[in-house]
Amino acid sequence: MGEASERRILVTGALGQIGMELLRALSFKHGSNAIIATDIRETNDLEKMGIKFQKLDILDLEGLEDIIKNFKINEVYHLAAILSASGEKNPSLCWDINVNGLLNVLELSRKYKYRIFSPSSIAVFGSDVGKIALQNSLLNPSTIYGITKVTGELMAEYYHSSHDVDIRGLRYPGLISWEVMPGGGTTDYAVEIFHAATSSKKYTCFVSEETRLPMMYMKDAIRATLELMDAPSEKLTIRGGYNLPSLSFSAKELSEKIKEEILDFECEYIPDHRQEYANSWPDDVDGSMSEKEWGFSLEYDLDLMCKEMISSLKNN
Ligand code: NAD
Ligand code: AKB
Repeated sequence: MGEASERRILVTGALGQIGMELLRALSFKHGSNAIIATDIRETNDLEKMGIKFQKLDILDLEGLEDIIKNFKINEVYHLAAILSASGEKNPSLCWDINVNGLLNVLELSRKYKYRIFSPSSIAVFGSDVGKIALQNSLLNPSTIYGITKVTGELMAEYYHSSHDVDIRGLRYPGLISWEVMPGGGTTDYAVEIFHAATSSKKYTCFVSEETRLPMMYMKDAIRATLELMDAPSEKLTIRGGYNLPSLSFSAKELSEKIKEEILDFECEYIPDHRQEYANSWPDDVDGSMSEKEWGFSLEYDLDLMCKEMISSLKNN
């Protein structure tokens, strides 16, 4: 990859929770002209950011190839996906988009030689892992979403070793952000709670108060993504997905922290089907390989994240 200004970047699934914030960060770093955003949904919102947008279903191989050819793409951030809770409602669609969508991106990279960022998730782990997931813990997920993410990691390792594709991945924990609502995941409660706390001041949480999961503020996740993509290829021993240093807190600890800022906030806990998916994931992850191989560390702790989430939601 040459100088930053030479990058020609495609973002798939760009209108989602991560995509919209990644677009802002990429356009700040490389210029909005360097980017084309795509999603299966339509939008006019990107015009004001000066970013080109094209509607694209990631399963449309010809449409994807046209964009890659026409814009001479040399870097792809592949975010088009179906998340855990939506995936359980439609396993076949989840497999199709998460696995065959990635396959399209990988196959074309053999021909057009672009680099790929493809996120994995803490959902690759299953309940046999225990409280803390290590980088090389067992990968026996019980959700279809987790199964597609393990498959995606294996595909990334295979295309890297057998076809020399420069693909990189992170096992994101639950991501907390205020700009775009999350799209059908299990960790969505940790975002919804902030919206409720700053509006109605009441939230009914769909997991139990003791549910503890790995989480991260979106700004740290975006920085991790950019830092991984800037890391020298020879330093990276993992292509499927690095565990990331993460926060780990229970739903109750989160609501208590919010109450420190919003004194009259009330939270009740009525677990639904998503409790089962949360129970199958670890409480925490060991992200030391990310620290060791490409130098990542967290900037936001629970305290700082809560303060910034609440002030951002109040001011916007
Ligand atoms: P999201 O649901 O908010 O966004 C996904 C986007 O993909 C949506 O805008 C959707 O319209 C689009 N999409 C769906 N089907 C498509 C198709 N057929 N063609 C093109 N676009 C399509 O998800 P997100 O949170 O932004 O997640 C992005 C990636 O990060 C996913 O791979 C997800 O598994 C991973 N991830 C996210 C989190 C998190 O907490 N947000 C955690 C772990 C991993
Ligand atoms: C989800 O809950 O599905 C996502 C994830 C952790 O992958 N946020």
